[in-house]
Amino acid sequence: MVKVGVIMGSRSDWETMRHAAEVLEALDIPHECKVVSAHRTPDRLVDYAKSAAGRGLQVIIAGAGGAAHLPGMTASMTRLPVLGVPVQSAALSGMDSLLSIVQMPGGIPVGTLAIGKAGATNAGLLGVLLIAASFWQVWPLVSLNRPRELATGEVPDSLVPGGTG
Ligand code: RP5
Repeated sequence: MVKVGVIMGSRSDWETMRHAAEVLEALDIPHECKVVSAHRTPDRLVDYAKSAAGRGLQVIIAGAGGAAHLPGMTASMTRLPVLGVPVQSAALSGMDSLLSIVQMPGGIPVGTLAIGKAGATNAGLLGVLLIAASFWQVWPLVSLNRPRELATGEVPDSLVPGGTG
């Protein structure tokens, strides 16, 4: 059963949002990826947000750019946690997306991540951790650590590629 919904305002957001999907893929978390635009396909958004919990989804990751109302609108219509990814815009380098997503009025929370690829990657990881937190009893500890290991890998202490000192 699909656990995470990755939605985005446009096909052009996929270059960013694929990084969330890749984390979910790597960790074997069943997910779906769809274009759902708050202003171009409002009916699709209403259907998606209102049906998500009933379909068994546990987290929604929503990415959008510019006047990025997709995450907030989604959060207003579901009891699921919504993670917002500000997509880097051409006009304002994603500051518009970031502020649109992060400045939710109190009462309708959206967990806002960083602009662009890092935000999408972390949304994937955080989505997994949210799911893991509700099922910690049945998740082996190794599984809980795996997302971090996957993201950080080895960190060489040398500034010189291949160097040791
Ligand atoms: C937003 O407008 C989308 O989330 C996208 O980031 C931005 C540009 O969309 P396109 O013009 O590329 O379809 O709705």
